[in-house]
Amino acid sequence: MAAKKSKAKAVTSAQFQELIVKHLRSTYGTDEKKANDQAWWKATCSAVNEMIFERLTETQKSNAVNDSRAVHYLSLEFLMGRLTINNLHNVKVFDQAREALKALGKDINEICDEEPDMALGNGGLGRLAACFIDSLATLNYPAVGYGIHYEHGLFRQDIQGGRQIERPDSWREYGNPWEICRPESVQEIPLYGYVETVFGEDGQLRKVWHAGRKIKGVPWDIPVVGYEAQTVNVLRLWESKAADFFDWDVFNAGGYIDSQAEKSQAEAVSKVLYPNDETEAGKELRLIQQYFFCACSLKDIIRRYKRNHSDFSNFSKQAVIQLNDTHPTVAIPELMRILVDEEGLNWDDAWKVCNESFAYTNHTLLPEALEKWGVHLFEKVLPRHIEVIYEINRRFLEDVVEKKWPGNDEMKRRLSIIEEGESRMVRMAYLAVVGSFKTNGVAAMHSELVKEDLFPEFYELWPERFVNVTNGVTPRRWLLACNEQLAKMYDKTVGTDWPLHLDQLKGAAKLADNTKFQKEFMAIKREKKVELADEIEKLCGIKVSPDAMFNILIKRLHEYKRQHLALLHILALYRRLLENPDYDMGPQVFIFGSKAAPGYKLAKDIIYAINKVADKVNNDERIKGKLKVVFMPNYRVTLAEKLFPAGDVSLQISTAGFEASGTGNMKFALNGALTIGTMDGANVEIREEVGDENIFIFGKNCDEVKALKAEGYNPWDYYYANPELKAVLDWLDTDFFTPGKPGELSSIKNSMLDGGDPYLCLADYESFTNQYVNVDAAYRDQAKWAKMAIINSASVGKFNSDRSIEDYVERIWKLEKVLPKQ
Ligand code: AZC
Repeated sequence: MAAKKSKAKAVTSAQFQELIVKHLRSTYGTDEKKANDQAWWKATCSAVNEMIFERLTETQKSNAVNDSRAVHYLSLEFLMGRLTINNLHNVKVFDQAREALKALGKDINEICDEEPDMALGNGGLGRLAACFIDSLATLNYPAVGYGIHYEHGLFRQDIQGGRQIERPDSWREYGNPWEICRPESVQEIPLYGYVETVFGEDGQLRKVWHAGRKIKGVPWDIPVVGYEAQTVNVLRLWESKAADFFDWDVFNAGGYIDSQAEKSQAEAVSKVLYPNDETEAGKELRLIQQYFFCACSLKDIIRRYKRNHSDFSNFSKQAVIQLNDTHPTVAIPELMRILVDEEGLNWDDAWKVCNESFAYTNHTLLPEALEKWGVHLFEKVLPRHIEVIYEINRRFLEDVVEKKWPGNDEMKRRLSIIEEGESRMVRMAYLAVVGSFKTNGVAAMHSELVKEDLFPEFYELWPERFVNVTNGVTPRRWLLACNEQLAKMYDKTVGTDWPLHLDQLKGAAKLADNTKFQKEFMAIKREKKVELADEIEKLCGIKVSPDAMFNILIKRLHEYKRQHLALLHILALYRRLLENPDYDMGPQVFIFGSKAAPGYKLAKDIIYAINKVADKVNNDERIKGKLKVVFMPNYRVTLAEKLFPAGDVSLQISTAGFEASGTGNMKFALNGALTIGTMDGANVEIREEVGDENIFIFGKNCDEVKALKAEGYNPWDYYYANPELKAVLDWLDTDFFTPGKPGELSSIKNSMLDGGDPYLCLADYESFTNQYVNVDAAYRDQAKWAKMAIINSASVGKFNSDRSIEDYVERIWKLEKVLPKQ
């Protein structure tokens, strides 16, 4: 069915005003006089929820009636950020809400500032999941997002004395108006225990898992509102609870503490998000988290399927289950266990169902991110699943590997799902590939590397299973909602359909040479820079000029993302200015935002170094304000919404071959920033779209990186060959930036010299710093810059997450749109 525009009745601002007042009074027990901003915010949410819930019910009805095939997006992370402004836009009542609040004496932005970020994710992977569910709803595809209802999302970052301090995040401390608890769909999940082999009634041997413990999964639904769409899907997040809230026997016997211990152990499962980004968290609790949400979600999917089906022959026609990275891979043996042990299917039939239902997205090539779980841990926590995994592996090695490479034991050892060694491990990525009908990478270049470097033998076995789906971002949040001025300008220039058809921005590229258009475009950029400058002053006490070039590097802190390469460049600029106060450069501000995993020492040292360098540079009158450095604390979606529109230069400087895609690169380009970046991830495709002359590429490409490593990379060669590079590295050993405490920044230098510089900062340094001279020159020609910026913004329609979703639908999911009744 083709999607048509929503014909939902338009609400006037007067009606919206009435709704807000009604909810203030009848939902929140206050009134216009007494209400604080929290109450105003919640009443605004409840007002729009009236429209949202109606559509939610209609969507669910249509999906049930049509028995539609649906995608189930299993992800340990959904980095949603705030929902209010987005939801108001998507229901198309933003202007009415703003008017209504204004008439009630309230400013919509201040009211919406009350909303805590829903930070149930670390970085790119979690934010991608959030963009995808937005697009799925917008495109009217039946879809459910499944994840964990963490009590604490990603930690809040304070900066004290330049160092990162982690504080707990409590996003729902005072209640959250978006979520709906669904007690009717609670699930019970077994853990631990042992497996018994019994004779079934049919005389066949059967396996029975006697759980040692059970925990309860309580579903919370967050409505996911499609833009201008009738569809409202749900994000279903599972909260863990003790199966029996209270053990009365233990309690009555005087063991109150024990019964409380059981309760708190069960609740621990959904207590916190692991703050690791791209590193494996080898913890029992983490495996339980993974199993808990997969098991709850599968029960939910099967329960829904069974409403209309009496056997499993149509399961994979009705349900596709997307594994967002390896984190939910345990869903594969779990479905096998359910089908074989509980539903009585034979292994081959069950395997067919599994294999036709699962698909897997890989987000990284970093070896330390590829999950492996100890066999011992599995034996303890999921004793039946390890048996299932052994059987999957045995059949895979005997039926598939042996057939392709007869008698080749080395190949069997290499491809085995079980890694042999001192401690035996389950390779979750292999299990995911073997158990799925498709495996995809997240950008063209990355998908090639997935085939060539990560899973070459699997690619040889099943070339048809490997596909690419380049990432995208939702233009509703990353342009419409966060950059109202530019959005309005595009409305005027190309019409108002661009949030659904981002390619239409291309129409504005024709005006890239038009002086009036350029001026208007740059005036908007300046306005966003003024807003950011105010925020910087408020948060960091640093004054920056909106006329300076804003260079922004925002993403998780990781050596491969090379924030420390940017730091070397900043040090070089500072040094040039000190040596020659007339050094020819335009005023520049470097802005960082980044969280480091709490246990990642070097990443935290880099944050400290940036702050220490900032202290010195920002207060050095000799350089006359030509250079400023800012580290913005607590980078998160809400801060990102202020940063992307204000960037002139987007730093995307990972070592080629390491950043799977990147999505910040897309958000910057869309908002008219120019990229300085390596030939890595989606930068490669951005270059194709905007043209080589509108992007600043530097550094070694992926093949050159590999070649250099193969021939034996020696960072000392680069250190000695470039006096400026040597000088800035040596600077880090002195106490210039940390008075009285020499050596405080030495770990950074050491990582790039004694540590072998694994991400080739020194090898790429010269190319980077030279390319920056070109960036600076281009910026000083404002007409030229405006043209380039416009072309960037107008040319990145491809990176709309709606396009990504259509690619998934075509290449993997094969869904039909379902239009709910209006
Ligand atoms: C990230 C990749 O590093 C990034 O390049 C990509 O754009 C993003 O996924 C979305 O595909 N990976 C992660 O965030 N990985 C983890 C484990 O957090």
